[in-house]
Amino acid sequence: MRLHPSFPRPSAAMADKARSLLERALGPSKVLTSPEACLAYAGDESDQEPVAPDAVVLASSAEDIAKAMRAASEAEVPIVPRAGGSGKSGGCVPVAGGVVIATLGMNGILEISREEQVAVVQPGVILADLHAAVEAEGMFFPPDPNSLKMCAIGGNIAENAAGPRAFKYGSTRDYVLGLEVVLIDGTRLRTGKRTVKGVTGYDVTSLLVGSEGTLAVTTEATLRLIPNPGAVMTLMALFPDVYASGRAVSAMIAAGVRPRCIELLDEGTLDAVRARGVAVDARARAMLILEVDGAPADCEAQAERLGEVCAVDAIDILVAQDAAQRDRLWEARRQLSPATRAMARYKLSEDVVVPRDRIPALLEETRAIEAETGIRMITYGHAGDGNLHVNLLWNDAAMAPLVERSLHRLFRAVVSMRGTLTGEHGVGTSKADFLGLEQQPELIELQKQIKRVFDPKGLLNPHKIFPRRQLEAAPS
Ligand code: 2HG
Ligand code: ZN
Repeated sequence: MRLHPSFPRPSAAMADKARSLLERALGPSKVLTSPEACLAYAGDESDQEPVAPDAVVLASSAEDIAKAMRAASEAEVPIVPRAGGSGKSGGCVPVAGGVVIATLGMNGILEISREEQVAVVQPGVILADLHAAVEAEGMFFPPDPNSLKMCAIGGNIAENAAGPRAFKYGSTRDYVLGLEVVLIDGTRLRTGKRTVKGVTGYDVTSLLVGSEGTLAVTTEATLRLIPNPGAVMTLMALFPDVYASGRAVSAMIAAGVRPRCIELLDEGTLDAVRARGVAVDARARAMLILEVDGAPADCEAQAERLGEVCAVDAIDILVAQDAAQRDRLWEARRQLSPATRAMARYKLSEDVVVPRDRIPALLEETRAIEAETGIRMITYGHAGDGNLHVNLLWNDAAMAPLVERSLHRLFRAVVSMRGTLTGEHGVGTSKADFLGLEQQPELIELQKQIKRVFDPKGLLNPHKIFPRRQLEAAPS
C-alpha cells in the first residue's frame, strides 16, 4: 500500500465553523457530521490511505453545491467533490480533511435527444445506467471504464475516464460538449455548447474534463452520443508468450484494422481468467481480447483481417459463440482488478501508456525490474492504446523500498519511450510526486497558475495532481 504523507487538517475550531455554516445553509438533514458517517467517504478504489472528512454534504441540486462551496470557502476548509468513489488514484480522498461534497444523489438523466444525439445528465448518474438508457433509444455512449456499474459520470468527467472501447471511440473528453459547474465562490457557470461544432473562446470544457475536481464541481453535463454501432463480435487470440501478443498489437495498428477493443492479458492474469470459468488453452501464455462492431458482414470482414494479422504468432484464435460466452469473458476481464488484488498482500496498480510499438519493450522492462527487485509484476489492459495496467505485487512490508525503486524505474522507462504516466486513472495523490518526470517545470507552474485563477486559496481538492516534494534522484 502506498501511503500519502499526512497533510495538516483544519483546526477543530475551523471544522466546527464549517459544520455550522453548512448546517445553516443546507439544513442538518443534508450534512453528515458524525465520525462514523464521515468514514464512509474516506477512501476510493486506489491504494491510497483513506482519510475521513470533517463533514459530508449530500447534495441534491446545483444550488446545494453552491451553498456548500460558499460555506466551506468562508470557513477556509478543503472541499473535495465525490461521485461514485471508484477512482484509482486517490482523486476523491479528502487527504486534508474538510468537506466532501457527495453528488451521487444527483442522478437524473434529464434528457436524451435522438434528433440531436445528446444526453443531458447530472453528475451522480451511474455509467451503466446511462449506457442502458441511451442504448434503449438506439444510441451509444462509448466510454466504458471497468467500474461502469459503480462509477458515476461526474467522476468519469473529473478523471477523463476511458476503458476498453477507447481504442476506437476515445475517452470521456471526446463526448463532453458542455458542462454546468460551480466555482469555489459559489458562482454557477455554463461552459461549452450543445452543437456538434463551436470554437467560441477558450475550450474551458476540455480544461475542466480531467482536472480531477481541482478547478470546479460538475453539476450537469451535456454529452455527445453516437448511433449504436450494431453487431458485435468478440475474439480471443492466444499466444505462446506476451511479447508475441505485443507484436500482434503493433501489426494490427500498422495494418489499419480498427477493432473497438484490443485488450492484452499476460500469463499472470490469464490464470485469473481461467479461475472464472473461461476455458483457455494450457499452452497459452498471453491473450488478446479483440472486439469488432458494425454491420454483421463488416464484423465478419474485420474479424477475418484480425485473424490473419494474429495468425503469424498465435496458437489459436477463437470467436465467442454466443452472448453468454462473450459476457463470461468480459466479466472475467472486468474482474481482473479485484482478482489481482487477491494475489498478494500488497498491490500497486499502474496506468502507464507507451507508443504502441513500444509495448514489447515495456513488457521486457517489467521483466527486468522483476528480476532486479523481486517485486512481482503482472500486466494487462488496453494495449490498443498502449495503456497497460502494470500491477506490482508483494507480500512483505519490508519490500517497500524495492517497490519505490521499481516504480521509479518503470516510470523513467515509460517517459524515455515518450509515454505518459497515466492513461485513464488520473494523477490524484498516487502519482503526484512523479509529475516532474514527465512534465517540464514551466508546464507544471503554468497549471498551478491556472489552478490559482479558479481557486486562489487552494481549497478545492488540495494536494491532488501537483508534486508535494522534489523527487529525489532515482534510487539505485
Ligand atoms: C481496468 O482496466 C481498470 O481493469 C482497473 O482500469 C485497472 O486496477 C487496475 O489495475
Ligand atoms: Zn483500465
